[in-house]
Amino acid sequence: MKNERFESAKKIYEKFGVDVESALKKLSEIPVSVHCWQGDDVLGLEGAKSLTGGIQTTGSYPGRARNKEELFADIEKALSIMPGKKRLNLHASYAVLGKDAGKVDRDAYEYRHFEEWVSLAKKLNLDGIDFNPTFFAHSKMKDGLTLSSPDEEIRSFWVRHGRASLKIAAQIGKAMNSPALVNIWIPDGYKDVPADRLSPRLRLKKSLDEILDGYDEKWVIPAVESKVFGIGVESYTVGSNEFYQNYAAKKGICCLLDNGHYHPTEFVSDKIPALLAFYDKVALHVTRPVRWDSDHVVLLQDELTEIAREIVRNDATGKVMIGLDYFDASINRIMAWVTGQRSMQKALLIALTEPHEKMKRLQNEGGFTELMNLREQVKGLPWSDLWNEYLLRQGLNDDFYSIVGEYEKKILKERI
Ligand code: RNT
Ligand code: ZN
Repeated sequence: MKNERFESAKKIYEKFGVDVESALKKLSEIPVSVHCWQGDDVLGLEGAKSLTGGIQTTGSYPGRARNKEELFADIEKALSIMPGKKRLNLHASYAVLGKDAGKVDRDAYEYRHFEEWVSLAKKLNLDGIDFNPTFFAHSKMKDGLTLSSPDEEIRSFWVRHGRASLKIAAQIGKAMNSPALVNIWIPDGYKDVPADRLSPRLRLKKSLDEILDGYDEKWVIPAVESKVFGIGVESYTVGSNEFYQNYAAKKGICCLLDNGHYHPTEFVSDKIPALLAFYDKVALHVTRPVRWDSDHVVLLQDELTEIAREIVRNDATGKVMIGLDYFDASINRIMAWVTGQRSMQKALLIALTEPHEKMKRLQNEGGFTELMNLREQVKGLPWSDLWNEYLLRQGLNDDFYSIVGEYEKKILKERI
């Protein structure tokens, strides 16, 4: 049976010169890296009881995955109702330590601690795995510092962790036959006005140089993620935007832009093309800031669509690596996971079905009146009819709430 709404939408889009079939195909090929940490409130598998490092998960909705088995099951469930191509975004704190628990610390983690994740990713037919060293929620943070610590023992521990992570990621990349993005984010900073802003940054620079000395360029794409402030780290962060952008440019590595990590009037949608002028690759953490870096579930909002537009209209789907980064413990965690991933896909669909060439031409020709008019018309296009067809073709539909509801009743409710 024909999907009539889709057929009629297709005709409307044709009038705007948009080829809907090719857009749906492209959409299904853009990988989105799904973060493992939405399932368990970022606690990981090392036995941590709380999250530290200037980030926080709030809420006490029942059903948090409490161990590897539960987390794997939840990931499988969540991914089964996420359309499109997926990668898995892992944190080092999700090491499966087995009999090494309590004996092996983060500076000595090895690939074998992540082999079960690789098996899971293969079983779920994922496009690849990305990896994050975990520089937070650990007893070796001293005064909230890691790679910028003035204490050499502390600093070198974290350098070893960074190096170990790159090694693990290279093996993961190889095993998945897809290079792993390795994103370095550290919580280092000061609550109050620092007495010295430069020295911590010089120490961070030295640490990064040591971490990046001799990594596997074939299977690893290193990135650095800046941040303007954190909880308890309000006055100064060592890894600021200027610091990392300059570092990445000099070092030939990648910048990761988290859209919760800038001042509220700064937009990642505007930063993407700025970086594309200089870098082959740009990595993203897509989140939803509410007043500040709040890591709310990603919803279909203007800035998300604008981010998608900058990826699509600059022909940068192969250059911009999209990763998700949010954690909400106040609602069903699987709903949170899927809603965010689907929002990203919706934004990409909208961006893929706009007449960008015509709009660019109007801009270049000074046709601003027509451009404004066209843009307003385009906002009314029936993208949701395309979305439903996109889901149908993957055996999905818009009602994933009832599927998650069933899972909650059967599985999550038992976790008390
Ligand atoms: C923190 C950063 C960082 C983390 C994850 C868990 O503000 O955004 O990316 O959210 O690594
Ligand atoms: Zn982030």
